[in-house]
Amino acid sequence: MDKSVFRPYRLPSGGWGSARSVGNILRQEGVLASGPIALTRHNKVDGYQCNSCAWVKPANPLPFEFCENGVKAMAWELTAHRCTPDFFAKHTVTELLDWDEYELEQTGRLTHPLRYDAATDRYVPVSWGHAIEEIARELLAVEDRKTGTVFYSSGRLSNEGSYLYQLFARLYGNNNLPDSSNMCHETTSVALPVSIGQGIGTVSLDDFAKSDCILFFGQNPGSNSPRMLHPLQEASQRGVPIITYNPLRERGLERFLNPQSPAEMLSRTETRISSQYHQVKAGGDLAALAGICKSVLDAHDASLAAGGPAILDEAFIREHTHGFETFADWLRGQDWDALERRSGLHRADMEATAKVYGAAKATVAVYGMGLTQHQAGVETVQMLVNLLLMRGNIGRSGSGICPVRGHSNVQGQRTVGITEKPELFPLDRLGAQFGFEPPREAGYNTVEACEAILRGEVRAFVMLGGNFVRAIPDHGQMEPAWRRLRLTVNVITKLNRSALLPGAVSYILPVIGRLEIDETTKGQQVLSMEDTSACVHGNRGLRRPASPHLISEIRLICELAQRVLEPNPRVRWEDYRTDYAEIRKEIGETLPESFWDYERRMWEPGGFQRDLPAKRRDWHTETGRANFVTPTGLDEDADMPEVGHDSLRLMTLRSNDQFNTTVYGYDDRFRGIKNTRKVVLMNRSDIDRLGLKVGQAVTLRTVADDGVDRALSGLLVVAYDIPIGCIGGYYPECNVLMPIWHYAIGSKTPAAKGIPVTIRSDGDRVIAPLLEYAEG
Ligand SMILES: Nc1nc2c(c(=O)[nH]1)N[C@H]1C(S)=C(S)[C@@H](COP(=O)(O)OP(=O)(O)OC[C@H]3O[C@@H](n4cnc5c(=O)[nH]c(N)nc54)[C@H](O)[C@@H]3O)O[C@H]1N2
Ligand SMILES: Nc1nc2c(c(=O)[nH]1)N[C@H]1C(S)=C(S)[C@@H](COP(=O)(O)OP(=O)(O)OC[C@H]3O[C@@H](n4cnc5c(=O)[nH]c(N)nc54)[C@H](O)[C@@H]3O)O[C@H]1N2
Ligand SMILES: [Mo]
Repeated sequence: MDKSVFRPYRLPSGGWGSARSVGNILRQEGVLASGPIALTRHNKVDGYQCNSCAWVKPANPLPFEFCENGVKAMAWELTAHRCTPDFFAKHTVTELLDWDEYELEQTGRLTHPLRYDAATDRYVPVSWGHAIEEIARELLAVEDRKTGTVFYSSGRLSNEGSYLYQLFARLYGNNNLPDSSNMCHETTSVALPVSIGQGIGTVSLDDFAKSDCILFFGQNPGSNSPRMLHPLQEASQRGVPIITYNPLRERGLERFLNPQSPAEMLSRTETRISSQYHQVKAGGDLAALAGICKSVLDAHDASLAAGGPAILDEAFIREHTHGFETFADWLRGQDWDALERRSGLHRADMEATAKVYGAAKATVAVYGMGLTQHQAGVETVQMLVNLLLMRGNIGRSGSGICPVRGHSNVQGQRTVGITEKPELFPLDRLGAQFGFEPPREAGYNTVEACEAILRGEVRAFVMLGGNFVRAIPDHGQMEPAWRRLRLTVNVITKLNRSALLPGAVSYILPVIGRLEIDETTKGQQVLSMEDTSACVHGNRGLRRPASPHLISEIRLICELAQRVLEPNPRVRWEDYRTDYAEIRKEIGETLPESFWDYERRMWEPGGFQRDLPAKRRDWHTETGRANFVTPTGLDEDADMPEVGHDSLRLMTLRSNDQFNTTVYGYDDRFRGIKNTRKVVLMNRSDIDRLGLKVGQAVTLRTVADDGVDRALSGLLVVAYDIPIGCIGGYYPECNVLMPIWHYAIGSKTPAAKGIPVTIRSDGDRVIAPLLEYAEG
């Protein structure tokens, strides 16, 4: 009998549900005794930096500076489970292709380097020497290094590892350095430089403490950055309005009970988070933001006409910005009917937000994937900045723009050179430092790497962390193309599906995690990472590695580079391999503005903050000012058909029990879903209108006219509080429905939150009766 259950969650985020979930994961991973000891060093000076999200690590941490999902990530790495050569002797790769992400990663930490043996369809153990030798040979055999080899990385990799990896790729001869951030905040990296002259946010924790209005667009802190609920709770208790735009009523944005406060836990006193909650349609934010901006402008005009005060910050606009008049004309030309239709909201909703915003002295605007993962994502982010600029909310204490970065070091990676865009890194300096001519042609980002793989041009793919093949769109096209690669190198810690699609020569190379002790001939080595507020922190591992056969990511890069590259006395791989301070010295030489005195400052409480020019109103843009960017339209996904009578717009979502493609369990507690991820969240009236039943299995099919059939069957219908015409399903299961060409203009971030699909029943039978609304 199907055990899938849906029961609306009545409790706050955090609270006893969170405490129970922490206990469960420690038990599941077999670290009930050791886990809690490790947690005392979590996000602490001289401890390790959480390997879950990139949320700010404060200078005055709580005694336990962790959250439910941080504990899951910690337990996942320190787990007692092991995936050994014995396991691979028992299972063929073809057999393992039927396992889902949860089952694969539950096998535990990988213990030995492995090579794929096509004759037996199994991975078999090999020595590190042999592995590195053969991979080097393959990389040297690639004829066209510019098109033939890709160096992917996932945003967990340390600054030290990332710097060496980009150096290796550039010495090898290309800028093919796609990374996971291409799939999330690349949109930010493209939008913000035009608007404010820097590719990252301007907000630090101090701004949250001083802000008197917080706007939230398309980011889900309850699951994806739970420690952020502490400053939000604090703000709410100060009476700060928190205004949310999100199609779903996410629990973390509604109510919070601090699981680390015994008083709150015992008395069950929860805090209201959002003061206004607007269930905008997926892809409706551009219109909603236009409506809010238009209301602010109208209120300003009306106030001046009545002899009242200005609502716009006129002095700021005059002295610091460019393009306001064009933008204001565009706003005046917008028609409320169209804004309401596109956003799915009422004019009164947008006016209510404008009213609060117009009265606040300092506003912080937070956003996430709900904005960045649409075709017009870049313009949508810029629109949010426009709103802030109208009242001078950049570069004033308590205000600013706050993109919530994903992976724990995704921002640091980009800082130290993991980028396919040569203009984002000081290549002249790098060339002078190491005595070589770095390649100047743009490399592949994630989508371009996929396109090149589909064209059959890529020969070798090195994956330094992550689960590329699952994270990308269009599994139906990509998986077969992936298997035609000559070389695939999976540098990972747990088994995932990318490794189960071997090319002709394929390796699994398991490495030491950042919670583990990295010992070289020079003693224990430390690493560093940058959080979402641009603060850089030191990281010291504390546990013995999961297996004596693991090596560090740094050692692997150094040994591979030494085999592949011509000797160059300026590049001291041998020193970097054993003494990571030598790598930090090189980083300091390439990026002296940010990384002076690196070795000492990374251990300061709260880390050290990199220079953020926009924070002091120094605008590194082409106009020398902050720019109002007028959007070209209101449709956020104009490259795909509009949803019609029989189609719906799909958003792909993360559950509370996953970290990207790592699935910790089948529950999504805050959304009330238990024992399954094969669901589609739908509005009751869409279910009725389309003649479907709750608990019935359905097939989703993408509406696109490129001749490719993209379908996913067996999803169970759940009646959910979601706008009419929008549906939700889980990532990565639903990625098969995403066309690779559906991405944000300018950033090529896959548009994972706006996919038109049709829905058809798989048969009349109700499979999971308990998915019926069970009130109470
Ligand atoms: N526990 C946990 N933590 C994580 C991750 C994880 O998987 N698990 N992933 C990490 C990574 S790499 C990243 S990038 C971040 C991602 O963190 P988030 O940016 O929070 O990403 P999502 O959960 O994909 O989506 C965020 C929200 O967008 C809403 N949304 C969807 N479409 C729209 C829309 O059109 N408009 C608006 N306004 N909202 C919309 C969804 O309802 C959801 O609440 O989290 C990081 N932290
Ligand atoms: N439909 C849809 N697709 C999406 C998204 C979405 O919202 N919707 N989100 C996108 C986003 S924001 C992102 S960031 C990408 C994520 O893309 P990736 O970063 O590529 O994927 P992850 O799932 O984070 O990678 C998990 C794997 O990393 C390996 N790993 C974990 N820790 C370590 C370590 O310390 N070292 C090494 N070497 N390996 C390690 C493990 O083996 C694990 O299997 O997915 C994107 N895809
Ligand atoms: Mo991400």
